[in-house]
Amino acid sequence: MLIKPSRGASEPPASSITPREVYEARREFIARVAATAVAGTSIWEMANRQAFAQGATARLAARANPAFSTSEKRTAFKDATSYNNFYEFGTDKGDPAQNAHTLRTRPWTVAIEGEVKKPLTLDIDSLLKLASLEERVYRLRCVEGWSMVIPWIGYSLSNLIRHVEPLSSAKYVEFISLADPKQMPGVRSGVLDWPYVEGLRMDEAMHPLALLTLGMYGQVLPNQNGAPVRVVVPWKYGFKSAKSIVKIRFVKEQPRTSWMVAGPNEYGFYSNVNPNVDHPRWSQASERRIGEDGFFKPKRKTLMFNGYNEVASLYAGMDLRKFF
Ligand SMILES: Nc1nc2c(c(=O)[nH]1)N[C@H]1C(S)=C(S)[C@@H](COP(=O)(O)O)O[C@H]1N2
Ligand SMILES: [Mo]
Repeated sequence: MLIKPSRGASEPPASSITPREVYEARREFIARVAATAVAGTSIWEMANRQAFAQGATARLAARANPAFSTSEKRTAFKDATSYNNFYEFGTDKGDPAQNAHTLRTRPWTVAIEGEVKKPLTLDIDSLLKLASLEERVYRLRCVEGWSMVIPWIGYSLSNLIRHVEPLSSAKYVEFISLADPKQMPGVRSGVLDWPYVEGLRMDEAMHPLALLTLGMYGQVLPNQNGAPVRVVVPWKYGFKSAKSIVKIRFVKEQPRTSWMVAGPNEYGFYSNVNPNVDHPRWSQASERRIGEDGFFKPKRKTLMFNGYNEVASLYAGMDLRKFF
């Protein structure tokens, strides 16, 4: 089913912003490989790529929110930034770290439109100032059967939603990711219907756990993790957490999400983590924690709502086998 995207020979230059970490990683890299002649690629270019691939970005301060955090062992930064799903940059887990250095994350705006009293377009600096930044350590469970524990930085999406004053006709929120084939080599492939679209029911989006995310591990989001802004919805399979968002639309009807279009029998709109509802091609009863559980270690049991039982009331009376 997966088609390998073709990689473009020419790539736009990396962002003109050079955070200290990138500069240092680049200098260190140059020192290490200066003696090696690499045909076709300048050492400068390679050093930049290396720094970005390692996830080097600027620092971002946030206040820890223990009430919204798991105390489970955090996934290593290296794993969280080198094992990714971000199909706009390729379908292999290592592709986003290798390819996402071409994403230009500034300037960047998010258009907020649809059934709201105050439609508006916000840039990243405005988003960073809209509410106070919190660090929340969330579990993230991918539909593929693995999970991570990541210290995200952001604030409840409800802050942004209240800011634009949704009308009573707004029943769902749609998140639309950037789809620029010049910056995103995977968008040239037909692996998904671009742009990547995800969505939540209004009450789900208003739940305090739903996080508008601008950073992780004390720094600005690395490109491969969805810079400069994404959502993280910890009680749902990872694909509900759209990356590199450029548009948020408030709509009357349930959005047609990219994964529902790709496989309506496999990926439902709700996609709550549910060990009792198997994916048609594999079980969802257990998961492998990235970086921790070796080949011979038993897998962890997957928990209903990924362990976030406080969201259960959102689905009271709903048949979660039908609304998967
Ligand atoms: N735009 C976009 N968002 C996306 C994806 C994607 O391919 N494109 N992959 C999703 C999937 S399947 C997962 S598991 C998470 C992974 O987030 P992470 O790489 O930061 O761990 O991002 C989600 N958001
Ligand atoms: Mo995923």
